[in-house]
Amino acid sequence: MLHGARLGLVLLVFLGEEMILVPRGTFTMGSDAGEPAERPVHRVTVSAFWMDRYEATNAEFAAFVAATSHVTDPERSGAGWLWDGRWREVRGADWRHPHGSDSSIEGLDRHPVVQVSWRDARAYCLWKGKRLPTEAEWERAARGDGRRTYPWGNAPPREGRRYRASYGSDDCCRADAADGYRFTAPVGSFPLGRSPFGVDDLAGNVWEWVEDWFDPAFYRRSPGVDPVNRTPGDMKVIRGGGWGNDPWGLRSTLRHANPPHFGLDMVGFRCASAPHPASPQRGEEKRGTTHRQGSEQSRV
Ligand SMILES: [Ca+2]
Ligand SMILES: [Ca+2]
Repeated sequence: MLHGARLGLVLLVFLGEEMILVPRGTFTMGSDAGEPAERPVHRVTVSAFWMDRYEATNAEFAAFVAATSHVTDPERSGAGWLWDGRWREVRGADWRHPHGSDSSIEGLDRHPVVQVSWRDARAYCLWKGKRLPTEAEWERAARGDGRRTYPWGNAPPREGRRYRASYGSDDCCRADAADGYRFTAPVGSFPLGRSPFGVDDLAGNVWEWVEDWFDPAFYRRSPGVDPVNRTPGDMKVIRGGGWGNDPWGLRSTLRHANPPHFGLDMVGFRCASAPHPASPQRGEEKRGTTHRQGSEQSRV
């Protein structure tokens, strides 16, 4: 079984469609040592779900656009947001020109797509026959059964020359190429930073849109099983930090947010889905299981 799973892993990396089964479980959500929106710490049970192992890439998003003629929010508005120590709205920034009209994604096929809004991310996941993860699913995928600070544990993202994430400076908060990449890195470039279930780049590379509307007080009233905030507000939650963040920004409990029509050059996403009907839903081994999401499940 284990041997077969490893063979499957190799095949699935080539197909670029790999998902990880996160088994049903109870974990500790939030942090008393973080920002106010991370409190109170509370126990949450999350049903089994599949999570994309990697952030959605430029090549994958290009296939979506080719098949659907989808026009992203930044393309409609003519502008996206760039991070250079602060956020600036810049004309001509979109997913093909992530840092403005003079930039391109040439040679960045396996880098995460950015300058896609929450609405664009949701459209992509639906086309794939998937959905965005909930905030609780995202944090569960990052923390496992425990209350670790980062997906890999409590050690800092850098020890000497060993990097566990694509991130920025060790002091707040700017792009830095010391980890090998000034902006995004190809997905899966930091295997030391994998989560307990084997999900890559949850911390760093790009922030990730999730399903929930942002309510800084949600943890005071959220249910204990499969919480998700569907009460509309002004902003959607993003998780995990990105290439311009310091170690504080990479913490698995940190909750930030942006308006759902914004595209930003440090924000991307990954998809999730309910357990496949033919797949085991509980009692899975701790490290999760992989499968390929069949193209027959895709829809426009
Ligand atoms: Ca970097
Ligand atoms: Ca990420």
